[in-house]
Amino acid sequence: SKETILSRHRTAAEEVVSDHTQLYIGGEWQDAASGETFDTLDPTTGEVLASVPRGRAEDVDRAIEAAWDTYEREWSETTTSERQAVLLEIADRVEAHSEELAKLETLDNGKTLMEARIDMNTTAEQFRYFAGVVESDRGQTEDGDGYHGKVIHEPYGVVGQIIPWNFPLAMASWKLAPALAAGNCSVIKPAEQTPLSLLRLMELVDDVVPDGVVNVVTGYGEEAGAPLSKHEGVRKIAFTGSTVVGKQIMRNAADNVTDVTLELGGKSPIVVHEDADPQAAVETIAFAIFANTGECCEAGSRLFVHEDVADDVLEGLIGAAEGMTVGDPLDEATDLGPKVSHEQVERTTNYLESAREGGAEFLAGGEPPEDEALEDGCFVAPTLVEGLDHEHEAVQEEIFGPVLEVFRWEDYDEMMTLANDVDYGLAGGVITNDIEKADRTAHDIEAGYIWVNTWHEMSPGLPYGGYKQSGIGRELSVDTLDHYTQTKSIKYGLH
Ligand code: TXE
Repeated sequence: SKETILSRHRTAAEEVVSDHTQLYIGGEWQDAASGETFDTLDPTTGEVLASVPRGRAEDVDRAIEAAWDTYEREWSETTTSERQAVLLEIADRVEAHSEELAKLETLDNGKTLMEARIDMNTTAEQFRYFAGVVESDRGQTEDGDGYHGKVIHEPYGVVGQIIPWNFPLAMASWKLAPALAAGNCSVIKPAEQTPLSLLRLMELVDDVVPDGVVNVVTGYGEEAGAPLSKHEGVRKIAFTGSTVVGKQIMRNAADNVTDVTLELGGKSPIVVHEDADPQAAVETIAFAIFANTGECCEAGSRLFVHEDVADDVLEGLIGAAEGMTVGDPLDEATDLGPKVSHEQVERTTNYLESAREGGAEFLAGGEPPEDEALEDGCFVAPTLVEGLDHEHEAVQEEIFGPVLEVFRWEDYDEMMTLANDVDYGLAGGVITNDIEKADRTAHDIEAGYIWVNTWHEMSPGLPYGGYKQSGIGRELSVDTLDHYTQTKSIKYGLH
């Protein structure tokens, strides 16, 4: 019931929400210069979890100054093994506190506890991976007639990092781990919806990370994010979020010719071939679209299923969607938690409305879940939509909710033209037991990450990022160090 959920969430909040929910600048907890704050809410209950400072340009200035001060005085002098030790210790602390951090993430974001636990593993793994690769020797040399040359990689100094709300701590770790490994200091802005896990992490590693190496400025995008992306003291800006904002950040960064890495939206196609085992396909597809309540940039949100297996696959998918337990994300029995905010619910519902007007047939979902206990929360039912024109906005644009659009196909080339007919190119996937079909489709999809018979699984060693309007640059993998360093060639004349 509503009361049970409310009391469970209040107890959990008392247990895991820290008193330190301020700006973290130069290793100190500070209020915003204006003294203003805003509330971060629990999307399951609608209750306030904490107030955090409403950071603005002057706070960003202060954070950048603190970061440069530490960089010049201390961090730029560190050896790779010293930084490695810091990263390994961060990973250990995350692991030691993973249950507490997972609960906090569930309260602030709404993802299920199971999903939040996976995020904490990812977070620890990121710090360990970059602790490892930073020790690898990436030097290049060239000897020629009368000269010796060498290439070194130097950190940028201070980098700006802007984080979304769908994987709050994991996304922060994707950015912080390589930045620190490469020898940079960071000014990082968590999303206004979900600032708590990053603040708690900084509290946990306060004695490990030298003051000023990581500076957290909470606040809204326009007020704290935009000044960060415009600041001439920021030598590199990394952003994950919407394509619209990604473009603004790139424009802002252009004024100072600041390097950017952008990880933006997606509308990824799932291609099911005629030989696929329908049951296995259903499991992969349901996971591709419903994991994390559809709030994944890499979600498989357009299904292209071959006519020969379409009826079986769709019947299975309807069963899977209707069989999901939508509810309290702190309850271990829940499959699908709430979306992050009412604003996000409204965005999704507007797309569903527009799909309905566009003649869509709802195979499952389409309406809010009928459960009084959930009425204050940001819930959307798992939804399957068929019959939309591929040009429709609900097909072309990112919905970022548990909504899958279905298309049947017989002609491979026609299907592939549609599969690639979106502005995005983040991910894609293919379901088949035929290796040649798998390989052909993996090559044909215009996207940066392709899954064959699986979804969402990423590993630290495989670069992740988008084609087309899904982004610039890559995260994960040793390649990311290149995005956090600048290359210097030194040529010695031997005359
Ligand atoms: O994203 P924003 P929103 C997509 C998804 C979602 C849509 C809108 O489709 O429905 O974006 O979500 C900061 N300068 N994704 O509005 O605004 C903001 O404070 C600098 C996909 O929440 O892009 C937050 O920290 N920063 C995605 C971060 O940008 C600005 C994850 C993301 O917020 C800013 C999230 C500005 N002018 C949303 N405006 C993914 N790729 O995973 C906002 N921000």
